[in-house]
Amino acid sequence: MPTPASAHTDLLSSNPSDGSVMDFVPDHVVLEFVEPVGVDPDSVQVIGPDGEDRAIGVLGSDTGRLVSVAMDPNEKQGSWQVRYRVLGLDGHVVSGRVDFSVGEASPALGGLELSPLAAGALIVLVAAGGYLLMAPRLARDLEGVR
Ligand SMILES: [Cu+2]
Repeated sequence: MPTPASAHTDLLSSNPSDGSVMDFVPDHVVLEFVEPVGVDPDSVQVIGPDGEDRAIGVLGSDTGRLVSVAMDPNEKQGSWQVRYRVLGLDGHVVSGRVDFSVGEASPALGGLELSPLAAGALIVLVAAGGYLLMAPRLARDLEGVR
């Protein structure tokens, strides 16, 4: 498979971007990777000021480079943290986080750990060329994002 020599996949951009301050919780958090990635429904958590995962649903785009998380725009103000763990084309799992705040930042969040992805699901995704698990209902949602 023709992949860049640059080894692991990486996050290209996100919305909200890291460190940004929003007026409201966005109705979607979108992560854009440099190449198609594999995800499962637990691949992305969006941790709210209460320390809980507030993501409603995780879905990928048909190009495989976008991962979108539906959110409730009526969520709380404070510090938010997006935590992701995705599978790159080279078979390596890459994880990272994006911090943003809504209104004023709140005290730092505790060290919640992202649950490991199910290995079986990842193997299926790789076999399908890096395409993502996608719920049809949420797929319509994603079209509104781009
Ligand atoms: Cu790698």
